[in-house]
Parts: sequence; structure tokens; C-alpha cells
Amino acid sequence: MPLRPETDLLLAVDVQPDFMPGGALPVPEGDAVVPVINRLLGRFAHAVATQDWHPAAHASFASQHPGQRPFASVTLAYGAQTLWPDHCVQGTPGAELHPALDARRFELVLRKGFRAAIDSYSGFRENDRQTPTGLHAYLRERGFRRLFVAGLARGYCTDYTAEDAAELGYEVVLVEDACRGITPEATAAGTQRLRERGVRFLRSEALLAG
Ligand code: VGL
Ligand code: ZN
Repeated sequence: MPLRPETDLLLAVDVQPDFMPGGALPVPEGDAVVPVINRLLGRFAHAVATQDWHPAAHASFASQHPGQRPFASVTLAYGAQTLWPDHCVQGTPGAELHPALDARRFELVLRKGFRAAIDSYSGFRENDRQTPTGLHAYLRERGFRRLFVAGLARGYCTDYTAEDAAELGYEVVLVEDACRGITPEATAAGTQRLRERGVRFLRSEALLAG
């Protein structure tokens, strides 16, 4: 697939140790995305990353809700919120970009989820579906039109990011083998939502080939 160097962007979502096997919120095979994204970085002229970046007492942590367990759902001010194990706490090693990721190429690392009371799956809009992260303004001013989404985790941050991007008018391609999901069910539900929004699915070979 031919790329358009100045208007195509590789967007690497939440490639952080806490989402890798052995991490605080492990995604099965999460580490498998790192070499794929590194190869893709060789093909794109421009790349941006998002970084999940929570204060220690974040409202999405089950530890902040006495009697609740991770993966339960609670109602916060903005509606339903899934609870997670404590993860990607600001300044901890698990919150860094993965050390094997070739992060030199990222022109912007956009942190999200830093408001204690609001989670942010999407790189564009927090979970209240109102608070912008600023990413759209940045990408628009830079002139990017087509976003290739990779990273973690399907069903959540990659999918909400891709979905919002499509709604904001970007052409969106999800690089399937450069992503992994938390559960097969969440990935399947995400795939359904993305197809409805016109997001294209592609394997990395199609980009690396020629
Ligand atoms: C994520 C749950 C909580 C993700 C982040 O990156 O998909 N999921 N925080
Ligand atoms: Zn998070």
C-alpha cells in the first residue's frame, strides 16, 4: 500500500510495560506489538504515541472503590466506568513507553488519563466524551489526514482512539497485527464498532511490502 509521507501518521497507543505480560494490567501477547511497531516506524515519515498516565488515586482503579474488584463496572459522574487494577501510575516504570520501542521517532507523546476523576481510553477525548486531549488540534494543524493505529489494547484504547479519529474525519486504518486485545470479547465488540465507522483493517505486511 503506497503511503503519503506528509499526511499519513503512525499512531502508537499505550505501548507501556504495565500492559505487557507480567505488568499491572497485562494484555496477552502485548509485547508482540513492539517489533511490529518498530518495523512500521521505519516506513512512516511521522509518528506520534499516546501514554496512559494516571495519578495514584485514579477513579478507574478498583483500589479507589472499597468493596469493588478490577473489571467490575461502576457509575462515575459521566456514566459507566470499568474498574482496573492500578496501572500506568505517573512516574513509575510501568508507565514509561516500553524500553524496546524505538521511541526516538515519536514527534509527540500525548499523555492521557491524568485527571483523577476521568478515565481516557481514547487519545482524542476522555471517557466523559467531552473533554478533549488536544490531539485533534495538533494533528489538524500538522496536516495529517490518514491515521494508522497500532498498540494496546484492542477493545479499549486502540479502538476508542480509532473510533474517535474516524468520527473527527480522519481516514483510519487499524494495523491488526500491531495490536493486541485484553479479551477476545472486547476485541470483537471493538471490531464491530470500528467497522460501523468505516475504519479499515490491514496487516503490517501490506505496509512493509512496498
Ligand atoms: C487501557 C484500560 C485502562 C488501554 C488503558 O490502554 O487499552 N485499558 N487503561
Ligand atoms: Zn488506564
